[in-house]
Amino acid sequence: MQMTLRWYGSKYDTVTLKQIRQIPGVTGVVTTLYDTQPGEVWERERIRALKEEVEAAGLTVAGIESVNIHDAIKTGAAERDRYIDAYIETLKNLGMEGLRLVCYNFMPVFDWTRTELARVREDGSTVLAYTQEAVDALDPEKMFDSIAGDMNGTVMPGWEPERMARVKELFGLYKDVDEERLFSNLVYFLERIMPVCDKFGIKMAIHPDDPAWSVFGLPRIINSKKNILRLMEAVDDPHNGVTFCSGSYGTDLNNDLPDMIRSLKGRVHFAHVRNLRFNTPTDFEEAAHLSSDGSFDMYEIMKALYEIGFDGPIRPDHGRMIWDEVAMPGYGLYDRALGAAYLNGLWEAIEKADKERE
Ligand code: DNO
Repeated sequence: MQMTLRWYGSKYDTVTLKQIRQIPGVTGVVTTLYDTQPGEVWERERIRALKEEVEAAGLTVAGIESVNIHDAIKTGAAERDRYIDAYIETLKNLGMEGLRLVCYNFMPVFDWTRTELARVREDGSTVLAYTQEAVDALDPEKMFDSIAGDMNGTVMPGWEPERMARVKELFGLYKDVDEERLFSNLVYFLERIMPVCDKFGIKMAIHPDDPAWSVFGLPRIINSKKNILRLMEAVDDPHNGVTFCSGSYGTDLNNDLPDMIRSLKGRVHFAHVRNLRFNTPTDFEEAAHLSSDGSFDMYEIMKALYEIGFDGPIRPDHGRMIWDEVAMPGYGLYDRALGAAYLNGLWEAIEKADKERE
């Protein structure tokens, strides 16, 4: 595996490439052209410039998170083919620049959903948190306003103000899209892009729905072992793979994370590893990465990744806000650096124990 950090680009991130380079064991970033819109073709020159900037700092671009999918593709609108053609052009340009991992999601309207961006914990750190009660009491159109004040002046992925201004219209677009329809639109999209992925060796890595259940009545399809395996079988090509995100699948306590990882052998192209602490099954907060701070056994998660021969990029996921850092919620430097060091430590121990056994 390759330990990486997510980086939003020098224009948008409070964390610099130089800082990332100094985290022991982190050799790459996963990044994106943050100012592009879904449906836009990414120009080769811009992709190359991004790569050169990262490489000049002594790191590699281990993958793209994300190339976002236009709503016309998700809803199966008449113009979807035009947007899929544009997506294919972007994939070709990425492939020609040697970039071979693309993370994306197929969530309607909202990307990940949290009800608090700065819940204060007993040690004074702040974390992202979710309570179903708060969602149930909220008008989806007010969702953005309710958390906008806690974004620390950053633009959070999936929560761009222009997109949130259109929430009502977006809900309208998904009015007739149920889970089956969303699933078949996803299969249609993947079948169309697989030839270009096969040609350039591009691994598509779908990010799970977060949380792993329906919010505001919107359909959810990438949320359980059964559903993700259904997708792997429906488009049975090794380039159709997953981003295994422990913090997203893990929102549903029925999901056995190590078992899911094992069942996805050969199809886990990218891993997001973080811990959650549950107060009730529908009230959770994002803990520090350590097993002891949350509800997951991080050792077992890393061991399952090791056992399936996972060799893709991995990243610590959302971190707590600590040491008075002011950054995009979940994406500060300090706690993610601690997370990377911890995950690297687990991996080293698992690897050495395995070698000793041989
Ligand atoms: C949240 C992230 C997601 C993820 C997208 C992938 O912090 O994990 O925004 O990047 O869902 O497309």
